[in-house]
Amino acid sequence: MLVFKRLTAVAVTVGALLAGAGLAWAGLGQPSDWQLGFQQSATPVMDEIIKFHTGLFYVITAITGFVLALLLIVMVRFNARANPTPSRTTHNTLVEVLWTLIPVAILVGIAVPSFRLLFYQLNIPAADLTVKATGKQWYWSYSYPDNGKFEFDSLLVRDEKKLKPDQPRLLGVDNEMVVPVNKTVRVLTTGAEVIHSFAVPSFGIKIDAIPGRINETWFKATREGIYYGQCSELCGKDHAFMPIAVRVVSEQAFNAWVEEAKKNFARDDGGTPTTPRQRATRGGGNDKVEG
Ligand SMILES: [Cu+2]
Repeated sequence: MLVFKRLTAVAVTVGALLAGAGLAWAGLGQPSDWQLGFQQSATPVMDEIIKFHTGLFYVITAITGFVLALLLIVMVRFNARANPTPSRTTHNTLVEVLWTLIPVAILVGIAVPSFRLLFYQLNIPAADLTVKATGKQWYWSYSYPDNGKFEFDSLLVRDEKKLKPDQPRLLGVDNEMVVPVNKTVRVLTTGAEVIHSFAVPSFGIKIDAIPGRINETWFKATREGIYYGQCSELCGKDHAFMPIAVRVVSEQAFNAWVEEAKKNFARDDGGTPTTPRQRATRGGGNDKVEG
């Protein structure tokens, strides 16, 4: 049992070191060099995901350490040389009941917080504003039905020379989705032609964007900043080049941005998703929706 205790101590130490290092290396809103674990959290949902993940990590470490210790004990104490005449024991009711009930208790102990987290993610609270994100081949369009009904396209900055100093390569976009800090944002997702997936790691959200359907999710960003994500459903040849960039700003900055956006972007009065073909048949032909 001394071996077991020592192994557990080593496992817990290594685990704690890795967890601490992961936090130190985790970027806010984007991946960072040598990152282990998740990106830093910016929403209550992601806080809960990280807590759950860390809790599970300790459970897994304890179970793995326990099984390893049992194996080592068997190998050392019960090999043919150390134990030439083996016992003929076949059943032990107490041990059999224990090795059934204890794993069941562990699984139930994991399931309860897991379902609690799932309901927290799926129950959409009363939203302060709604943003509709439409996945297209291969970029995102954002529409703001509560704030002037404008819609705009958000495309990857392909030319590295055109990246602004704070924009990471392959994640920076021309028009970011902008939302106010500390407000509950409901995100509606749909796809224009194939299935895409709207995912922002720091917000703890990932939801499919399916043609002909509306999915919904939510986030409440508690820190200002810029948060990046990527389309997370294989959607065609440029799947890797349709990043999601969400800029979280103060409420005043958001209101100012809305006023600018109303002037700069076309109106979206609902209706069907706008694909290039639909735009062409409507007699449009430019990249914005007619309003
Ligand atoms: Cu996609």
